[in-house]
Amino acid sequence: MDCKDQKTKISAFEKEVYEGLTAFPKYLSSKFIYDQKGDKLFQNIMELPEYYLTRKEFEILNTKKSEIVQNFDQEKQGFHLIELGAGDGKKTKVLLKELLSNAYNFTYNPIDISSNAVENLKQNLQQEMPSLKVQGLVGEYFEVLDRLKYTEYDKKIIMVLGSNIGNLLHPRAIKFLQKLCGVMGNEDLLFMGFDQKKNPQTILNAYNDSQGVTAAFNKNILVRINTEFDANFNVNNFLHWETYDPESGTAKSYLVSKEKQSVDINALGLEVCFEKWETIHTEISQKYDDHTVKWLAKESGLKIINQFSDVEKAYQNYLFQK
Ligand code: AVJ
Repeated sequence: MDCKDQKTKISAFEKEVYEGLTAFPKYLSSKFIYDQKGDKLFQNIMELPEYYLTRKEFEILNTKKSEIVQNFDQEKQGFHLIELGAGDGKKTKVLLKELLSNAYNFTYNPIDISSNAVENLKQNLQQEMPSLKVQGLVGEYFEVLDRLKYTEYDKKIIMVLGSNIGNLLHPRAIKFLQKLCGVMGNEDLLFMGFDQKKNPQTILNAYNDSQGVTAAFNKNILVRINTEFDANFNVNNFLHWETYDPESGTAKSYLVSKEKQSVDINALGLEVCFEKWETIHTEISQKYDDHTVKWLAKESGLKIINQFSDVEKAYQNYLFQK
């Protein structure tokens, strides 16, 4: 790539900042919260007493692991376990250990946009489970799935944990599931975590913790804009605000401007003005019920063939087939 190309290439983040902060109402997408600092803050969120999602999914995987892996490969024909958004693999290890100790024949393919995450996970797994076959892949989900070019004989189990699908509103979630359906063969499975509707207060607390970690996580998108685009957001002039609509099951995060203020984003040649109490919408965390998951599956060409939940039904992992 020559210098000219590099200069004219606009990153997705740059485009989002420009479009989102000149729109009305203003928005920024939560996927841009995650740089090194954002990753760390999300790890801190997973340790919070209020953030029940990680513990609930961990409980499900731990208590149902034997039944889950039996569903993966009943004929013991061998398969690829492909995890989208693998992260640190803490929950996945529960299943990997169960698979190894029952002599399943499989290769683990963790996929993540962060090369750092994939490399660390790979090294960590080689230490902890030397007999595990790991082939890590760095990139966007679909680009990597295409690159893998599995043969028609390779059975695939695609796994998306953490209720990550909740960052997508239903129409986009359906597009995502349709794409997954498109790369799946008839024998292949999709194993996915969905956080469930529950006491609205429990959900609000999970996204508005008492220590302010979630607030710092949400504001990290402004910190990133400051460092990457030479901007001067004062994050103290913004309030982290969470809402939850128990009817739609949609939790939404905002940054609310406490003052009338203007911010210079020098690298984009942009001045952004905020009225007092004007909002930036940053994230949605959708909550589900069986009816909704069934509907999403139907719209995407998939069917639910099994589901696993904790005792309170606070969270569920569903298994889908074409
Ligand atoms: C990683 C998308 C599942 O929405 O629960 C946690 C991200 N945001 N606290 C979620 C998040 C605020 C998280 N997901």
